[in-house]
Amino acid sequence: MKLIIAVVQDRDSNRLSQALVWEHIPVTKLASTGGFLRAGNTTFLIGVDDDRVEKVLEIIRKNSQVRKGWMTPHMGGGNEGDGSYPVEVQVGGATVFVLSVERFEHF
Ligand code: 2BA
Repeated sequence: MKLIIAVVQDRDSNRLSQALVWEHIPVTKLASTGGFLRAGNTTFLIGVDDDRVEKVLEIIRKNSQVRKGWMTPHMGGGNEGDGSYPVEVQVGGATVFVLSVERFEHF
């Protein structure tokens, strides 16, 4: 069994969870925050048998888009007018980790 951890943008979250549920793939969604942009995103926890991992990855791939984001680096002091300006950042589609599950219990 594998645990798939997928960080996706909030805007893709509903579409992705619907697609997973449609395929009878169990999922837990956690509200999360990106450390860099400090914007909300969604972390999916998906526990599946090994033979379904590729199917799940395909669904995630189809339902998560690459988008542009903006972040303003602070040069120091954090005050307005410190000379910092917004920098364009590419976000997503999805950041995915696939972990082996040593043991799974469902009581
Ligand atoms: P954030 O940390 O808010 O990062 C948003 C985007 O900013 C990233 O998109 C990346 O393009 C850029 N970025 C992140 N850290 C950077 C840095 N130190 N310098 C320059 N640019 C940087 P993605 O790579 O698609 O990541 C989207 C979100 O996925 C991240 O949001 C974070 O919540 C999560 N994530 C990405 N890589 C991760 C990792 N190795 N471990 C844990 N979470 C990760």
